[in-house]
Amino acid sequence: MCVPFPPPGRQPATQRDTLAGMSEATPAGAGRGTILVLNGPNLNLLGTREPEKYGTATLADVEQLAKDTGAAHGLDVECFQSNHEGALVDAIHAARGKAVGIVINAGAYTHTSVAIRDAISAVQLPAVEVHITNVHAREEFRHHSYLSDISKAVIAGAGILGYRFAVEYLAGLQASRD
Ligand code: CA2
Repeated sequence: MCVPFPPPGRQPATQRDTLAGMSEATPAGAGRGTILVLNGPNLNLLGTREPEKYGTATLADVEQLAKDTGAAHGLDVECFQSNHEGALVDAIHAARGKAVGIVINAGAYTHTSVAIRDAISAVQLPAVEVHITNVHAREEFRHHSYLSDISKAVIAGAGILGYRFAVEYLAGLQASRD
């Protein structure tokens, strides 16, 4: 049996607040465009486990940081987190023609997902790959990313500030195109 995902009315706040669910009538907001900030598996646990590795900020803090940074540059920021590969692919597809760029921390899918790579390539939006930790100082299997070579920039090891830097970078890119 096919079950719609996410189930209607059962999404947590971060999933409701998503470009994927944005209707055509959604106003442009700040006016210069929208950036999609995507977080992958287990990043919903930020601030609740392994603070020595991932810090004490929560996913809500990360999303607020990204929104504040976007607002300072006249950009809307829409956020989406999922533990499911296909849901992330759907959110990337939904950004086509609506967002001016994508910030993505695909979590462990970074190291495994050709599907997320293909989705980003397909929508032809500038993407910035973010990692809270320095993946190159960690286990060998975290050194390879399916996203790095198709991303405009890669930020790793700056903690959650990486999300701010990524939004600032995309804002600069957008300004140069305006
Ligand atoms: O450093 C990053 O941001 C990572 O993308 C985080 C992923 C990891 O698989 C990547 O190699 C690097 C893991 C996300 C797990 O997030 C948690 C947060 C708090 C507590 C437990 C897990």
